[in-house]
Amino acid sequence: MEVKKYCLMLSFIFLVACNDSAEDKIIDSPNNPANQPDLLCKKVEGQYLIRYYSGEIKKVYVDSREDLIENYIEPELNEIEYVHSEVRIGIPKIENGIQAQAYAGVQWPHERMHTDAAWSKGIDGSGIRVAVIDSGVNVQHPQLKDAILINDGEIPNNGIDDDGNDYVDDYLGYDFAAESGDINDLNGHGTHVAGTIAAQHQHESLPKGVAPGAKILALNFMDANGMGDTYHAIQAIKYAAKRGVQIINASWGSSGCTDATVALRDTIAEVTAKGILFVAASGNNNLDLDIYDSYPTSFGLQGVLSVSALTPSGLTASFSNYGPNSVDIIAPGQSIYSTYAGEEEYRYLSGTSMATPMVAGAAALVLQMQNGLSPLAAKNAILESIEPGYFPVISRGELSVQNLVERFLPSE
Ligand SMILES: [Ca+2]
Ligand SMILES: [Ca+2]
Repeated sequence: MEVKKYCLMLSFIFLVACNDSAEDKIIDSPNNPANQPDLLCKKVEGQYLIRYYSGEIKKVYVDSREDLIENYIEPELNEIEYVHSEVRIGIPKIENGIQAQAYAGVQWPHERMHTDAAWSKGIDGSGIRVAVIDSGVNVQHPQLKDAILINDGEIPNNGIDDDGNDYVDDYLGYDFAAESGDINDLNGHGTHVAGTIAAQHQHESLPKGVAPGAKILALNFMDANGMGDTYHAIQAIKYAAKRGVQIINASWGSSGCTDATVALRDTIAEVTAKGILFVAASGNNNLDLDIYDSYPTSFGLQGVLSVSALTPSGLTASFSNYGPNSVDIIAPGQSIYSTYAGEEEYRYLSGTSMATPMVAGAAALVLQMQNGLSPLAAKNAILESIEPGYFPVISRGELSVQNLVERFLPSE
């Protein structure tokens, strides 16, 4: 920083424009620092995100660091806030391909959270839009097809961006990795998450969405293996904000690339400041996030509500991350039955990814009960209405829909 001081001094004397050098703009962190045992996060060689002071974020492909500096940073030096590597992020480990046991029954999360307290009063999330930013959604699934948010200004499959929002055929959602309006889920994870939030209620033997009246904005940034680029996740978040969602469900993340996700952090900070509640999985590494990092939880942003996973027997799931000062709440996340990628397919899955949409769905119920509540107020209401416990999370307790209903719709 000596250079900066010298620079500042000179600029006073000679009135010269003196800014950071191109090198100063690049945020570098070691790939997988020594204190990070899990390594989902991987920097991508030759790909960088440039963040401008305007808030715009651009991705560039370069041959070398010199190429990056000479051809991309120096020509726009005064407009660029920072530059960092592209990072691969995605579905937390353990969830891919492993089917959970069915021992607790299809409806155990609702028995635990007493979701019926809301449904019996006609509270079902109607009027609330929730973005599921994930691996896509099986929009043909019989329990989901009526829960998908449609873009009325767009005509599907005509190859034209009818509403002029820069995305072609974004009728049922958008796939930012494939740059396509085909939102189909090649993994299954996103469909499972969407079902937990908004699966239509059909039968006791089938899953029931926490907020079956809510509309799902289906956005994909991942490949079939459940991994994607931070850049595409950022685009999806910005797009969700433009489409007017109140809640974003993020059942994904990264750990290990300490500060190489700054552009993601700043994007989440922007949309939460504009009124979106960002519900995030804490991750599946059985780590204390007071000590270790897992993003987005470890960004420490006020508008992020982070979630640990609860077992049917009322314990913190063995895989779940936690943190008495860093993770907000615990919710059902083991042996969760929900919709899946195949035709009329269902699966049991376990993970903080499954606990997160329980909270996102409950948030939709809250926002229906009290329209216009700020994200922070909704978050606080959820945390103050927990069923008290001794879990290693900030609120110490588990999600209770019943307590939320009593808070907002007290019985006479
Ligand atoms: Ca469009
Ligand atoms: Ca179109």
